[in-house]
Amino acid sequence: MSRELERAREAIAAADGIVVLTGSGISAESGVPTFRDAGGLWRSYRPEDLATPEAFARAPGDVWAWYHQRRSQLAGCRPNAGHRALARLALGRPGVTLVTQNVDGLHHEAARIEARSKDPSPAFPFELHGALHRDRCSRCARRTPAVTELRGEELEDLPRCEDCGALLRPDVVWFGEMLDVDTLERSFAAARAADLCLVVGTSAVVHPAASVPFATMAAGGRVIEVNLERTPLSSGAHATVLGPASRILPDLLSAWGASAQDP
Ligand code: BV8
Ligand code: ZN
Repeated sequence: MSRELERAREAIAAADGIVVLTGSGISAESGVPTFRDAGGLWRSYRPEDLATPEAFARAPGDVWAWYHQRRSQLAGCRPNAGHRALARLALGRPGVTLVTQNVDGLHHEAARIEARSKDPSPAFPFELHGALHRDRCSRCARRTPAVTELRGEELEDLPRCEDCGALLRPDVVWFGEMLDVDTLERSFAAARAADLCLVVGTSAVVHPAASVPFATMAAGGRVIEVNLERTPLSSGAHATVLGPASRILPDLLSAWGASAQDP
């Protein structure tokens, strides 16, 4: 076992409160594209062109086409062993809060599989950047399940709110938009109360999400990182375990059981 993995395991075993922060890297092996890796989403598109309120005001059809394509891509993706190991940790011991930047819903699905229940607690995980499987009205903020088809990209073809008639939009947080205050406050309260922050699969460049581990450190806690590469967090981390999350996490969290067979 690598020295870093051993240090990480010891820190997890010794921890009282654990806050977990995940990014798109944990879903990469489920087939969900990351953002900034080679081949990542932002390699082919500029975030300013598609993931901002200005882009939606300027070209709502382009934004809808991009998100509809991402939703179709996501339809065939399943939680991987990394998601499921984190679900078992959260279900298997008290004091674990999972905070994700991802909008793919795979943590919730992993918890549903591991808990063998119909639905895990709705607060699992805290989704800082929203959810791709939901739409939101751009005027009255009414939330509805994601539309399943896109008739076209002209303004008259785009999905509209049944209540007020305004354009719907994917229920995700775009650049320059404020995150949901309650989710943000609960995530940072958990980070300050935790003595360990486990960070998985994020380049740690998008704020305020990337500040979660620093809140744990500022309160005297430690950070463990699982990633393919070092990030701005690595220099201050107690341990950085390099490798794919779907291999590292089941090993790192084996005290909370092995992966159940697919249901
Ligand atoms: C806000 C949802 C203010 C939509 C996303 C200058 C400095 C600091 C901040 C800013 C700045 N200029 C502007 C800002 C603010 C800005 C920001 O942080 N910009 C950054 C880019 C500089 N933030 C915002 O705009 C936020 N809002 O600040 O509002 C405000 C205040 C008051 C009132 C009004 C407004 C909103 C940010 C949210 C944006 N939405 N996504 C969608 O999905 O379409 S961000 C997007 O990036 C995703 O959510 C993603 O999760 C997030 C972070 O990316 P990562 O998840 O880290 O993915 P990435 O590809 O970057 O990295 C993957 C990592 O995984 C890599 O390290 C790779 O090595 C690793 N990996 C890959 N495979 C594996 C793996 N690891 C393990 N195993 C593997 N198999
Ligand atoms: Zn409406």
